[in-house]
Amino acid sequence: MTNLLETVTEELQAAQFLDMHTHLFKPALGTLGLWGIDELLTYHYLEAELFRSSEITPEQYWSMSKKEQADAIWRTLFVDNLPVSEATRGVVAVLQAFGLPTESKDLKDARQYFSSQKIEAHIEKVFQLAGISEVVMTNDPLDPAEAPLWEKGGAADKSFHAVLRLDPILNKWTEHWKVLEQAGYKVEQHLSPKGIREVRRFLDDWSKRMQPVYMAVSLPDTFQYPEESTRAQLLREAVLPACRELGIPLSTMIGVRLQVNPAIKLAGDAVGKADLRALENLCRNFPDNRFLVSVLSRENQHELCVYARKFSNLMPFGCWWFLNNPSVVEEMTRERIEMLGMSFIPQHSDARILEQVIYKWRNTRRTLAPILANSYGLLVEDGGSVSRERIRQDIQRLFRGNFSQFCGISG
Ligand code: RAT
Ligand code: ZN
Repeated sequence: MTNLLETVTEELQAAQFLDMHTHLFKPALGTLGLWGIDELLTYHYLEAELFRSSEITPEQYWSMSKKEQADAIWRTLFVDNLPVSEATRGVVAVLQAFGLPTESKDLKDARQYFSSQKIEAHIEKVFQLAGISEVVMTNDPLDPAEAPLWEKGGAADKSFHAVLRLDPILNKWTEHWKVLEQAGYKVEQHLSPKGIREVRRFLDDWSKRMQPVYMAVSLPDTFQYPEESTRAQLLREAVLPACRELGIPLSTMIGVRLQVNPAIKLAGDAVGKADLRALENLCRNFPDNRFLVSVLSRENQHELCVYARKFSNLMPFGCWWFLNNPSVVEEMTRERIEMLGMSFIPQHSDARILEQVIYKWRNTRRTLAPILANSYGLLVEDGGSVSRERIRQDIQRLFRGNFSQFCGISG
């Protein structure tokens, strides 16, 4: 093969990816789905950057309307400064993808463009620009804005897979058990065997309703397993048995330190290095469960690769949140290929606003092309051979096949 980089780039471009973790919503879930320029600009990654480059205080910012907030972020991060950070550059890429001005003083044209779009056709266009065919949502049955929409039906959508997200139940049982009780499940704060059966019934009911491709929880850096805690009990006696019965994985995203600065709300979460022995114990003690795992601290990445070599019921995925920068993505992905071949899921978008998938997947393709080409180049240098067909199969496996197979869905 003459030019590996060219071939890999073309194949990455041609492939339709499955985005296995986002915060997007199918149109049937109505206004939960965020899109358009004002949402793009008030993304919490950008809010965090605003407070570093402007005099606006969080209190002032939260008292503004969404439009005013977006204007302030545009002025500060795009007009007064060059948008060179990963999150700001993303907005520029989205504007460019729609042929909108990237350097104007205000947001008039962009607002006009987005307000004239119809959501269904817009989603199709966005997916096409992003090179994705399906996304996986994050669905919280305890969210008072979301639950009633599912209870009404929330029509199935082949482009949007559901995920049963369990953070409130697993991480804050004391604050949330009453919500289950009010919904007719006979639980108490202290979980008796009967209470556990009722949590199982809750999980079964919501699984029937949502048809999730996996269950999910984000966990703090202090996460331990086993331990004397409601979370450990719920995992062992309710969540993991339910996943086994349904034949779906549990996704654990480990290492978040919630609200180290509550004044900046969603932007106020941070990262901590976790003790991955907890993950080791889960993978070993529950061989009939499968675990999709992303860890937030850079320091945990090497251990995650090592554990994936020990446990085939562990699937590392994505370069999550603060790791989703080309320099770190490159380091992590190279190591994963070196240690695991193609048996991992390189990336998810974590998009919260629809159009973000355009820049996030463009970045992934751009960063991954030379990494993959380099791996193939080394193989050729060492006497192996690589064909376009094999490269295509690898890309298919990385961005679709590994996930589909691990979740037991076709695709
Ligand atoms: O990346 C993010 O947007 C975070 O705020 C979280 O949503 C994280 O991805 C999560 O799913 O908990
Ligand atoms: Zn997320």
